[in-house]
Amino acid sequence: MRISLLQGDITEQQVDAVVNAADSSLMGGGGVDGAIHRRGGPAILSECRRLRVLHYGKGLPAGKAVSTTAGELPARWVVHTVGPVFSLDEDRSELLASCYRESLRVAEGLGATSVAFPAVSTGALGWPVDDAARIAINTVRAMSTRVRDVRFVLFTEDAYAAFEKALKSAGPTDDEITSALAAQPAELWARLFALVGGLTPADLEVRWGGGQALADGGVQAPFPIYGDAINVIIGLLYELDVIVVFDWPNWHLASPLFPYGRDLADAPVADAARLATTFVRGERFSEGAIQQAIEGGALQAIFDRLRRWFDEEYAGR
Ligand code: AR6
Repeated sequence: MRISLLQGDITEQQVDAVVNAADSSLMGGGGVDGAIHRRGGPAILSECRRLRVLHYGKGLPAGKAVSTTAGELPARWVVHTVGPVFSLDEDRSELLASCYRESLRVAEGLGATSVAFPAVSTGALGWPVDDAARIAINTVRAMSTRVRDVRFVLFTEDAYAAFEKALKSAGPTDDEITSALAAQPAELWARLFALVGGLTPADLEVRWGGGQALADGGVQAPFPIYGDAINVIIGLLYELDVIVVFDWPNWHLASPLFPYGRDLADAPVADAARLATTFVRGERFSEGAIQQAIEGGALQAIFDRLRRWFDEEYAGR
């Protein structure tokens, strides 16, 4: 899937499906909703009325999506989704994520391969755009769908900047990470697996330095000292593009894979790279992130997943 960002008016998009930030009544409103009904003409509203009468007597709930014709818009369908109202008391992120997921599912069910989204909930419904952008981008990226082209059409410069930031910090996609791994020479992979296979308990021992008195009267902060083999392995992880540039501080807070890589066996190999990055980049002078990986089993889980990918996919390229 290709994700792109555009600043402009969503009603002008030539895509299979345009997503509407609809009102739960399905009867139209302001913002994106108003623009879509105005430009799309009465055919959209008349289908909305039918849907309302036949299926959604109480209105379409937040987080759900339904489709109608696109009327006179350049698109083929409009997918109407109802965003949640932003709340400081209650975390409704899951409902906002659901708008994107359900809309893509509906669009995919129609046979759409290109879909344009607005920044749902960020207008009348008051969701802060930085947070809404992060949820939108992460949700769409995590989906596996037949939709090939997803565009976010942002009305304002601020919204565009927020989506650009969210897209950047999400880092490379699974496919991009996997292609980078697959582009590395077999000799390097072989070296890595040989080193990992040959690790002894002594190699895995972590010593702690620091604690000396400093000239200024302070005490040097403690820092972990890893064995040579571990340092060589970390160097190789960088060389093999296993260590990727992305927003690991946020990723690890939300990922069930952190900290010990449980279930990594069933996850894409890209997640082994993300978990490895979290430990290696998460290292601080006085913390022992890599020690935690060694002692908690994450290191083993990461290399098991990389090895299986190597045997099953890399070797059979
Ligand atoms: N194209 C792209 N984006 C737009 C356009 C446009 N033509 N017009 C506005 N935006 P909103 P919501 C941006 O209020 O917060 C309505 O009355 C806008 O700058 O359309 O989900 C409905 O009937 C903002 O960033 O949707 C519902 O009752 C974003 O689109 C309710 O408001 C969303 O703003 C839905 O509120």
